[in-house]
Amino acid sequence: MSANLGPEFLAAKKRHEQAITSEEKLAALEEMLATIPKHKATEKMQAQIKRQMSKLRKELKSAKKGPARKEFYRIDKEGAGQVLLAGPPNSGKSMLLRGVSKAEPEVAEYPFTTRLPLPGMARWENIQVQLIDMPPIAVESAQPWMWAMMRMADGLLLVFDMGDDDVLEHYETIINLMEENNVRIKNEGERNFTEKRAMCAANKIDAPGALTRLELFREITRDDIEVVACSALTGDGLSTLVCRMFFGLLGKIRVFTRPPGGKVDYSQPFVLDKGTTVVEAAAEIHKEIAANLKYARVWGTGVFEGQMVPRDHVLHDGDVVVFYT
Ligand SMILES: Nc1nc2c(ncn2[C@@H]2O[C@H](COP(=O)(O)OP(=O)(O)O)[C@@H](O)[C@H]2O)c(=O)[nH]1
Ligand SMILES: [Mg+2]
Repeated sequence: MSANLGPEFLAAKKRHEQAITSEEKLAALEEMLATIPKHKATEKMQAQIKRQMSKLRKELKSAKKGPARKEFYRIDKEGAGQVLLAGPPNSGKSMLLRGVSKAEPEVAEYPFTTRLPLPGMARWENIQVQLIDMPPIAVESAQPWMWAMMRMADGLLLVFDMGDDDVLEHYETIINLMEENNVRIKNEGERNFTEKRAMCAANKIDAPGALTRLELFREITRDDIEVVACSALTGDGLSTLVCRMFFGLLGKIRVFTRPPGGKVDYSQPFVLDKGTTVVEAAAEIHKEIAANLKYARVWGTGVFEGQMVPRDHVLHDGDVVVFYT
């Protein structure tokens, strides 16, 4: 009799073979057990998986008494900023990263597919944001290195499943777990916590009943966090999402410059923080210019064409600035 093992089981088996830590091995075994076809031909294999699981659980239990194992990951920042995907299992984080970048994290309908951080570059117009896929946040599963990475990121994109009736509960759970681990979203800031910029992707907006849940979700989160509705499956809302990650979550603007008399290269924006003044922009672009800056001319928002502005003039997205020393 053939065992007829499906692709999900085989993927879990592969993860088990590649697993390094006992936690990873145990998680992979759990997935193997969940996805193995339950019939006579696999009985032996099922028993074997269960034996391996109980052995690992015992090992983990005794290991916990010793010093904790330290795991740590660091991904160098690229683009306009580093944004981490966070959320409950199965909310569509991996599929979302696939939808907005060239990265190809594994997507599956069972939880805990994603075990390690995986970066991709999300593009919108002429900018890029680094987006990192992460394992889910759940009471049992979140590990110290995940909180460490969240605290180091420039922003968090919290992904929730609008197809799930428990979505409001999930939101509360995630926010609470984050707080317990010193990751507090900006608007709820308290001094001794890391204040973290965060935004929500209300994902699976294509799912039945999703629009009703979205309305409730927006009501609950209204003053705390920006919510962008999207579907990683259909692609709806994804470009708005990346745009808002740039302007809202990371709080950036694009400024262009040119040498006096030269041409503007619109494909190469300088990415600056919202609220940046002319002299601060000069300092970012070229230190010497800032020291000797007398005035600038700006083409863009709130000025007439080529208006002369003082050093403390605040720049806007899309402005072209020419510095005069
Ligand atoms: N209908 C629908 N399903 C989605 C969407 N995004 C993800 N999924 C499905 O949800 C499941 C979990 O997706 P995955 O990206 O692995 O979730 P993760 O655990 O958060 O990384 C998979 O079966 C996906 O096909 C979406 O926008 N709409
Ligand atoms: Mg995933």
